Amino acid sequence: MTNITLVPGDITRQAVDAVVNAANSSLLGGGGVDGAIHRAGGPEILRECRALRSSRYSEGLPAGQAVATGAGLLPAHWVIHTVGPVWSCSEDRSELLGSCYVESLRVADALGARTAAFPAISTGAYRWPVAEAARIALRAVHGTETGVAEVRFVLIDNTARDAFAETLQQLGGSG
Ligand code: AR6
Repeated sequence: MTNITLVPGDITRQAVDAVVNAANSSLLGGGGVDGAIHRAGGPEILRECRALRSSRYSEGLPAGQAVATGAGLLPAHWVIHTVGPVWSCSEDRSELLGSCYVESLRVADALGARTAAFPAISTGAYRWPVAEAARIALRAVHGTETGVAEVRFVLIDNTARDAFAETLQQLGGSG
């Protein structure tokens, strides 16, 4: 049974087994959550990301997929990097966004993680409307069989927190 929780604040401060990064396909860092994770986690994470680029992901990590590295100096064991889809008004990319959560949980399970912290993937630089992103995120987690006992959504702003809280209530979950 997975407990879904919503907490305010900065994802880099979470003491959990796995922190999920809203990365881009390059796996080489960026702004937002990605920038914060690499800044707080130190160069070891980037070193592992570069190794993944030269081995398994020479073309980059496709949207909707996930891969793990160590967590460097973060108070976590692993960082799970996933790539959200960029918002499009002409194309429905919700399956790809849902896949970020499902695949991240699959990677978390393979690692034996019991607690995982997620940001609101694709709701920043990738411009996804937060209410819709919250619905997709929570449905994906709710519908996934996982050994992760706590899925913690770490939401830095009030708009995201309200959207996630409302959707979670509709799903009959905790928060
Ligand atoms: N802790 C928790 N949430 C945060 C934090 C933080 N420290 N910082 C930002 N957010 P974004 P995306 C929120 O842009 O939309 C990067 O450059 C933020 O308010 O980090 O998936 C990557 O390299 C927003 O609600 O991720 C990619 O190029 C949410 O986290 C691209 O941005 C996600 O915002 C990915 O864009």
